[in-house]
Amino acid sequence: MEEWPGILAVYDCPVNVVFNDVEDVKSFVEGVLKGAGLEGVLEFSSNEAIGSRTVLFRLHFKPVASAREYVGIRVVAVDNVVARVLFVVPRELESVSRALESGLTIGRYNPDKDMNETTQVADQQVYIPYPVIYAVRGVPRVQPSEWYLEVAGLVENSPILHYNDLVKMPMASITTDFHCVTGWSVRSVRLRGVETRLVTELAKPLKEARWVYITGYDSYSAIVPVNEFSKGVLVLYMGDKPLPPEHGGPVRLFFPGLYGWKSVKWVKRLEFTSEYRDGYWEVMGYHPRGRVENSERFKRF
Ligand SMILES: Nc1nc2c(c(=O)[nH]1)N[C@H]1C(S)=C(S)[C@@H](COP(=O)(O)O)O[C@H]1N2
Ligand SMILES: [Mo]
Repeated sequence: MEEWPGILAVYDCPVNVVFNDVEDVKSFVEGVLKGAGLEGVLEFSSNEAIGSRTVLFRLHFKPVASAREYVGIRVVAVDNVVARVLFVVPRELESVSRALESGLTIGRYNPDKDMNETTQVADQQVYIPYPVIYAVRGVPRVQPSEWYLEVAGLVENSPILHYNDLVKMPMASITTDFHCVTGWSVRSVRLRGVETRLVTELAKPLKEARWVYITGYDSYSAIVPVNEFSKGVLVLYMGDKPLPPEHGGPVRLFFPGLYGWKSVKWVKRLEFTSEYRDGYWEVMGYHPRGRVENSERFKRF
């Protein structure tokens, strides 16, 4: 698998600006860049409705037209108000990073604020018949005989669990709805596997462990709070069949109460940590916990 191209920094700016159309969003971002002393090529790339109230606008910025890399800009708008703007700066554009740092009001991200916030209300998901396959880093082919799970970090034990160890453990069957943060859901998906609380019991996390940073064989990653981790399942079967490779087979995680991006497919490593650290989507502004019942889609300030 190709390594994920390096990101130097992500700047997350809370704002509160009403807009009417895409052009308004573009001029707003233009203003922000100008304010930081940056001029270059700003292009609108796409927009996507997330549930019924939130729209995500994606733009690209190149300080010079010939630059290989661009700054990814995500504008999050709720009910026609721009609520936050995220700038994802690649390693090659360090100068942009310095300009943004001096030109913007940015706070250090504190996950606890988002974890204590309970006023977000659930908005609509659209039900579809079968889960959309997501594999942002491709589908790694891992045979059951090659698959193993590592446990690391703040734990008393660091077991390595092979596929053969898992199949000998007690299996649980769950039937649950699946929710993706982009707005689709699937009703009553039948899954079977080993409850993650059994892994937690084997690993015995130290009391300082607050988060579990999860990595897949494709190097995709996500983070969940320790207590949420223990409510998941290491899935080996979907319906009556072994979990297909495109859905994360031989083994994926699944957290029934959390949006799908936390359910890492082709799971390889669990790291129990005291410090919060962004995974693949969290770095782009997605929520540290992602509880569906509270619509915990994005970080806030
Ligand atoms: N390794 C890996 N796990 C992943 C993803 C991914 O791209 N790579 N996508 C996530 C997202 S956003 C969702 S909604 C679900 C989708 O699961 P599915 O592909 O089985 O439908 O997997 C999650 N786990
Ligand atoms: Mo998703």
